[in-house]
Amino acid sequence: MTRIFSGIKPTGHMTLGNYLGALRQWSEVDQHRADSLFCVVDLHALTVDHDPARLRRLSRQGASLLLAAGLDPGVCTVFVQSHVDEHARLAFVMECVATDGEMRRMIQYKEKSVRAQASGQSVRLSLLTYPALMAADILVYGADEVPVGEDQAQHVELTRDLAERFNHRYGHTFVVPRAVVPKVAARVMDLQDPASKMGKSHDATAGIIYLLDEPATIGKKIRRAVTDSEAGVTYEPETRPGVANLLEILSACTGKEPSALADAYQGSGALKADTADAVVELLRPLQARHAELSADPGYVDGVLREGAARARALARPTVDAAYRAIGLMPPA
Ligand code: AQP
Repeated sequence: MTRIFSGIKPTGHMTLGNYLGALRQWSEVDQHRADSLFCVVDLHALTVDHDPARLRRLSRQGASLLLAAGLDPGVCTVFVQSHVDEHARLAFVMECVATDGEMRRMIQYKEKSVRAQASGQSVRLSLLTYPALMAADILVYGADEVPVGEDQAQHVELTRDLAERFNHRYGHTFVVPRAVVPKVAARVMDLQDPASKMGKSHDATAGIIYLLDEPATIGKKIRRAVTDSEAGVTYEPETRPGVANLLEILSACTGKEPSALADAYQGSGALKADTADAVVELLRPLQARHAELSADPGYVDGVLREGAARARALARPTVDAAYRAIGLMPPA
């Protein structure tokens, strides 16, 4: 059976981008067609400036939102990365297979290191080595597929290279995974800055729809979305990115093609109103389920405990095999 692994970083409150680019696909499709593992990748959240108490809160909220989005612990495995030691054990081996140049070429490293420096923070070494940990996350489970938004596809490509290199040098150990990028809403853009993606850790929040935003807040943010001064509504992502972003969000909510949707609108006001309504309706069941889960923290803890136990049992033999293959002496 195909195995799937994917994860989400608790670096901020989850966004509509996370939902449309990842969570929805995981819950509606992936968990039902494959042996799937979904993870709150909290170690990755340590690669940028963080507050320990907030990280703990966001990790718990992240796990709860995965369940609220429809992940069913009866059919898939949901857990927190730091509860399974094998990720960190394999990450160091991956650092020994990767090169400094490969890590520095990663677009996310370039963007995030520039952002950290611009806000006066130093760049953590782990931000550079992050893709080695991500490779470990995937390879440790022998995942065949990694569903990700477009922004993470480069890291999965690197994971493939590292797996192939390791297998070639030390003997076949890892499954070589492939990225699966959803066709619709692969990259949801910031409503105030349609040239940048909607990212949960960004400081300017006016263009970001968080999954737990109140309906009125969602409406306000979408009504204030930046569009352009051209008349009418057309789907032209290159020249009209703000309008295209709204059409893609509405398309993701309705299942209709963005260009077909564009034909139905005379102006961006009506497009915004319909997009706001569609997003509110899309998120309503998730928000209701999250409220229920928040009232039952023991349930979420139990799911995470069982998830980590299953993940550990799958991961350990792979890491042991990798350690043996690379020449580390097994314990007596
Ligand atoms: N704007 C987006 N559009 C589509 N997909 C997105 N994803 C993230 N933002 C968008 C997808 O969500 C999954 C989990 O993302 P992540 O937490 O691992 O990290 P990220 O890609 O770096 O997401 P963020 O929200 O932008 O976090 P920060 O601000 O911390 O960098 C991934 O599959 C991702 O592609």
